[in-house]
Amino acid sequence: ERILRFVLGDQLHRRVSSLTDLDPDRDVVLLVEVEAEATYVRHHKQKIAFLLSAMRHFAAEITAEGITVDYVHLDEAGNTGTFTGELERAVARHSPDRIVVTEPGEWRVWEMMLGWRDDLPVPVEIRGDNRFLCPRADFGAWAGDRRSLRMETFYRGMRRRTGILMEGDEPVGGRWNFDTDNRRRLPKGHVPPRRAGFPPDATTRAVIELVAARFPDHFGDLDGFGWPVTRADALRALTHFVAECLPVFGDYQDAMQAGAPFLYHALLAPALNAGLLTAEEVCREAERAYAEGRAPLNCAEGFIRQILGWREYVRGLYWARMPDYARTNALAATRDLPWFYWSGETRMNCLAHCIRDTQANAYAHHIQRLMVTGNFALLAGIDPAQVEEWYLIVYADAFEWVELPNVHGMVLWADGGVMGSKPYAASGAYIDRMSDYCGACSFDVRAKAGAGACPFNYLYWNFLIENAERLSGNPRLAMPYRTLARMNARRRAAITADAARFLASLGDDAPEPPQGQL
Ligand code: FAD
Ligand code: DLZ
Ligand code: SF4
Repeated sequence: ERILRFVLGDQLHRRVSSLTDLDPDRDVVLLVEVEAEATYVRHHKQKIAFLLSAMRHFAAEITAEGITVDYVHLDEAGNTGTFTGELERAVARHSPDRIVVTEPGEWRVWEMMLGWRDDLPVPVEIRGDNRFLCPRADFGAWAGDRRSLRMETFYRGMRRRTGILMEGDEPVGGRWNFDTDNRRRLPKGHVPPRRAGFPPDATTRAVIELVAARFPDHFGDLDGFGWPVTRADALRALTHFVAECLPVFGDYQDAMQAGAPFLYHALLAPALNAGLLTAEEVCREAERAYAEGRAPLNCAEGFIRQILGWREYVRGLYWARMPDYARTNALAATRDLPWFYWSGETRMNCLAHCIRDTQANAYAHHIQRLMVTGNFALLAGIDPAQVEEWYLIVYADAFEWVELPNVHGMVLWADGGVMGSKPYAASGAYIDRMSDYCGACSFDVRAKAGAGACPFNYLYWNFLIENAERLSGNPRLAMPYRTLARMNARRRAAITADAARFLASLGDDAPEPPQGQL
């Protein structure tokens, strides 16, 4: 029996379920570079370059192992530009007895796969994605039809299931979560470790040229490309992280510093999401570092929670609740995404830095995404679909299974509380406490009202006023609503007027036609 094994660009692992029982003498592995995957949203140039380069390296590695690989290049004559078109052509070339694929990371492609089962002349077997620690069905069974799903409960189950950081039935150190020890501000003048950079090799350079020529209007720079594109380099990045960053990862996890886009973060999400590393091996490395005294427990646990907890949780939630999940808009937000999300040109210094970091690196760390670009979109009432598209475009690690719950649920509360018990809304004081952005800003973070005041300050109260009907009964927002209730009418009117003036000015900088494909 001859099997055609179709591997998608974010499934680049030798032991991914579609390849486990591969027979090198008879089977063919198919990888395809297709226009549609680069343009269904207009991805950041670096994200496209990262994936195409990783695909080419993976194909070369398994070819060297003696496996027959059919690799379709982006600019090859006859390339139909879509997964379905290329699979049909490959079936005609190889006449396989059947096709084996691993389930994809996006609902959109899942629907395509179901179509292949109906329409192709050969059987199509869709296998579960064994790179995750919690199978879709297990999460679905846990979630049932409950309305709210809390990460912390799920995470404890995953610790028990995997035995990671466990002593028998008990969590190592006697607690499940050491977050209270984390979240420090960076000392002034602090110099974080260097990023483990991986300068482009010949393959990556060729891809960078291709992307620059084919997708010149897409957002983002290619110059600073430094992502690992092979498994060997991704393992090096992991080793670098564990040695240089993990020992203080928790302490500075929420800190932000102008000109220091990476700090103590792992920079492993692109490699993890594309299949160069598995969640399990990354968690085990961090666990080992703790066991051998190379990292304290608060850091190892905090890091492991992000992967074993958050990453598995958002993926489970996505598949348990799609496709309806993407359609809700609990706070009825409808404003257009401001143009400065594409240009970085805004007088708000925090946003300018986070957006320019994103342009330069196809990366911003969690707190930049959550508390700066995300918080602003929440407070300004930006249409969830437009915010989601932005996040899916701009980050090298963005695939819908992970982007959507983070943006729709965690940041925008558009799911009405499935993911988080309250919106993460915050005023300028939070950004000032966790960063050095405010000192160099043309707005005054301490001023509450007037044209010179930090917009986050009045937008925060305006958000609570505008959403009072939906949110004032939320026990976790009782305190700010009590404060709001104590404000006199003049103060409230000033907040509303400042917010109205500011929000009305948001469309002013947009050139025509907009670059974002909206
Ligand atoms: P670190 O901060 O070092 O964290 C380690 C690892 O934990 C990451 O590599 C990642 O695999 C995992 N992780 C941490 N937080 C999360 C989370 N909330 N959800 C899932 N995994 C997590 N992550 C993506 O991989 N793709 C996305 O498209 C994405 N979109 C996001 C959008 C928003 C608005 C927010 C708030 C978060 C988003 N995240 C996304 C989660 C997180 O911000 C990134 O995983 C992280 O910044 C990647 O950088 P790192 O590898 O240096 O992570
Ligand atoms: C993101 C992406 C891009 C830009 N290009 C390709 C490609 O040419 N070929 C491919 O197989 N995959 C690509 N991908 C990743 C897919 O979009 C991803 O597999 C789906 O979104 C499912 O997660
Ligand atoms: Fe951002 Fe406000 Fe600080 Fe300026 S003052 S950097 S807008 S939080």
